[in-house]
Amino acid sequence: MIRSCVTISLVDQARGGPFVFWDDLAAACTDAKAMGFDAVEIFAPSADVLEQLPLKELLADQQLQLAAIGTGGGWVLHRLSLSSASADERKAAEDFIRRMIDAGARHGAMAIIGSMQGSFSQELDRQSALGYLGESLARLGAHAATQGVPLLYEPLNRYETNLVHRLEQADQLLARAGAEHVRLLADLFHMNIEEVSIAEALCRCGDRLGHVHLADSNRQAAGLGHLDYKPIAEALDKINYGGYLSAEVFPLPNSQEAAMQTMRAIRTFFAAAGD
Ligand SMILES: [Mn+2]
Repeated sequence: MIRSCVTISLVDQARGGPFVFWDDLAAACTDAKAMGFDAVEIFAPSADVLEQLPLKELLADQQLQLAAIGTGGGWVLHRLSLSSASADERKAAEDFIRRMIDAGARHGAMAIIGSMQGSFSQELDRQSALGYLGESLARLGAHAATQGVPLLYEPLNRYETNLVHRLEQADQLLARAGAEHVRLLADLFHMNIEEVSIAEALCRCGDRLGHVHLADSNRQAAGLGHLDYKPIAEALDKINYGGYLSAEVFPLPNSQEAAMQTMRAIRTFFAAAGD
């Protein structure tokens, strides 16, 4: 059964980014539970910060799951990426993510590799960058498996990376690299820009789909843009998707409204979720 999830950012430098709740983890968990969400996804600055939070108590008090952990703080705060031309920076990026994987896995949460994939550059050509990225994904996926969780890899739109834009390309990269413990993250906002058909791309993922970022065409809450959710819901139903729909959207007009609109859309379009 599909489950509902909402994002919380604890990264001040990411302000203006597409996260529903900000700063106050306890208040966000209280709101999320009151609105009927099953889980939260946390964007944190580091594994150290995550480990210092009273996460176990907060999640238990509100009976919420921790669905996923974003690793993009490594990019936002330190400009680290897995496709850097510098071997030292690639290693630092991998170490940063490995620690995030461990911090999330303690709560059963998957780590997400999105902006940490980086981009190719004048210093490193596309094939080499993709080679390094694939190797890192395979190693980090294997590490996540030892912690009992898969790793999530998210293709981004062309304005955010020049490496991998569509789910099929991501799938091919993972297959080439032998990254068997890595699942695909389908972000509907990126897909609306890059995919020929969102529904067909989701269907092709099958059981390799591990997580969905639910957003509308304008990165606002589902239903506030022009995406057609009916074929998307049908596609997820067809592949028996049993993961999360996680609202990764701007807090517009404010956090509470964006969260409530998301829950309305989930209940309207994705029958099994939100009950
Ligand atoms: Mn996303």
